[in-house]
Amino acid sequence: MTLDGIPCMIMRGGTSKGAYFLAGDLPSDPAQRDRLLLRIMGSPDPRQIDGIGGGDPLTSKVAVVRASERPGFDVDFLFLQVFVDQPLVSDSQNCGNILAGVGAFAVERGLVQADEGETVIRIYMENTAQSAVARIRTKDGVPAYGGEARIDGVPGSAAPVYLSFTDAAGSSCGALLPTGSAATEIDGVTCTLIDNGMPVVVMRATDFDLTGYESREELEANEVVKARIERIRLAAGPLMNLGDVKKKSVPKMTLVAPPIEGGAIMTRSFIPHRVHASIGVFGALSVATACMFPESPAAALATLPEGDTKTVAVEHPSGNLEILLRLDKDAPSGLGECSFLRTARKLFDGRVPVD
Ligand code: NQM
Repeated sequence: MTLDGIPCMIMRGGTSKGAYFLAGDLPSDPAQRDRLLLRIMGSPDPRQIDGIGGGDPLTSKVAVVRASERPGFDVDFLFLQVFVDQPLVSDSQNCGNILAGVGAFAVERGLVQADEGETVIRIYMENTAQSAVARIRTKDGVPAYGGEARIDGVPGSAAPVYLSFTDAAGSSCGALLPTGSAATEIDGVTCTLIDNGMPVVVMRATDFDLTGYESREELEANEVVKARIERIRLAAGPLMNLGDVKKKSVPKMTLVAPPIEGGAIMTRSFIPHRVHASIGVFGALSVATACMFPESPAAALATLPEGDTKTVAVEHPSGNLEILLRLDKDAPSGLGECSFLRTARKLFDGRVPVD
């Protein structure tokens, strides 16, 4: 029997699911690679019925991983968003959820030797030229997926994956606040244009005659609000140094409201056209950071803990996501290390046809 297709591992990373590949198993030419990934995921098609994508941006994601040749790093990780209903593959954003599976994948594929108990993986994130440190649980040379850590948006519990960052500010926009201010007026709405790991436009839900507590389905059905948010997004793109964002999955558009579950701030995120079932991890980090700026529309609505090390619970449609933010007066962005907890699980390992 001959084996056809290419090696592919499907993993849940945080609240997303994606296909993980070794870079050497994919074509090196990006155009050829992207054509192949569209075919593999089944795009463009709202149901992705002829591919392995799940018909939702949160399950139409790809990780490309290789051993790193950069000093101080174990692996390089490129995130690709495969659009569901358009023939587009975008490397314009990072993804903290898919990042959560990269450490385990690197160990599974022998790129990193596991230590007994815990393994630390230093990851270079190619999309934003920044670094992440992942701490995963390992036993007998392989990742241990079972455990007691729980994250909202995923049933049950799993082994914890700790992710930390020291250089997330300005990941794609070149500055934490690319307009130089935390309050920029677009289309009559006061917005915070911010990038602490993910370019996000933060706006008050009430400026759209919404409460900010609507369901994902209600918001996705609201064509008037979606059209206005897209107008603001297209205007925000160039202001955020992202250029024309018509065919890009950034910036994300987040509506904020006062917290109602004991957290710091409530959110509803357009990523950018569908509404997130929870919130992206770097997206949450950017929103949490916006809350620190008094001029931001988020600040007046937020309830923040005191002190220079803050646990900020960002509420979303399926619970909350806790971000640990350390303020550092000496850093140019005013921020020190940021970290969060995720979990990940191997769901399938095999070969995917490439006809
Ligand atoms: O912001 C969805 C997700 C994401 C991205 C999106 C993410 C992040 O939940 O770091 O994780 O915003 O497109 O996977």
